[in-house]
Amino acid sequence: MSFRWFGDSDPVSLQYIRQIPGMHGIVSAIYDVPVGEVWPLDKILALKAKIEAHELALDVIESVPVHEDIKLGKPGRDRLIANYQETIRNLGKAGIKVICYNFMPVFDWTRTSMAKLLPDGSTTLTFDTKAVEAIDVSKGISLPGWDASYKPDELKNLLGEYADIGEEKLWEHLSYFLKAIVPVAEESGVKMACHPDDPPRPIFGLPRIVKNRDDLARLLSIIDSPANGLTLCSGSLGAGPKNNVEALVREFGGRGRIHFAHLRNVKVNEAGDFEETAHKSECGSLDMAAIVKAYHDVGFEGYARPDHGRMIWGETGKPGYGLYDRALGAVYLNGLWEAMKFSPRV
Ligand SMILES: [Mn+2]
Repeated sequence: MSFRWFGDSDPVSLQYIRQIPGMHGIVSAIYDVPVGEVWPLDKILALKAKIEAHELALDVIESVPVHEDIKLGKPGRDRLIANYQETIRNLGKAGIKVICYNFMPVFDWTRTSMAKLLPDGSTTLTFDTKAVEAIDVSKGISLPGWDASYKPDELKNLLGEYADIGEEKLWEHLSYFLKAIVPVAEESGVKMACHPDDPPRPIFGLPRIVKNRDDLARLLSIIDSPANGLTLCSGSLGAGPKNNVEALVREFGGRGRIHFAHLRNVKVNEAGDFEETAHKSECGSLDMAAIVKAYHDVGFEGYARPDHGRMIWGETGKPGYGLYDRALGAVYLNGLWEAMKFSPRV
């Protein structure tokens, strides 16, 4: 069981994370190296030492971001891919076991509200399909969490560059990337773990190619190696009304290709609108016990973390990444996992 931590600027301290029962690891990243540049070994080792000083392990990195020029297949991508390879080598030297990444153009996770007030006074992240479809991309995009990430002109240019990149082109670019990095991951003792698209649907005309069972199978078939694996995010995939997360865990976990489990619940409707809920099964649309049981049944030995949480008990901080609700999620998930020892594998 592990917990995401955003470094020294994170209002949640390593000491508090260590106090969560059954918490063993930290999932983090180097945040002060520009996307596309090499993560220096000394920075990785310093992060690891800081985390280990709190008796926590750093085995999983989330994420090493993939530069847009790689996703766009631009001529400069080979230099950026060489840098990515070097980062993988450095992470391997530091003993990192799993690297989470994603291949979503421009925006990774997207929400329409970061703090919807729920009847119990907590707040949560939500996604409203109609609100996203109503956004006129030509007039600029204002989305919570992304407002400051791009200047309006910069974003317009970037979206323009994707205008003739459809799903098949994006697959080609993912394939080119994986063929270059998976052999390096193998040599470095590191497993790559692609995070699915969140939400699992195209947005703003941008292609999304890691949305469902067939996409996951296709991604794994590009290189049939354990080093080419998945971060199976129950909340992201679960926001696709047609996705059966339990079945995905059984299929891809059974093949030993899930290296990192993101476990959270969502309440989703048939249109694909959703809100993030507390982890317990009855709070959302996903049967978390059945999902954890599926991990148990396939003999899962990878890493897991509670994914997002609501803001509860008056906590303020990074939306989705407060201490309290994620800690409750971790303890709930550990409880399910411990109870599985009484359960036959089926
Ligand atoms: Mn996730």
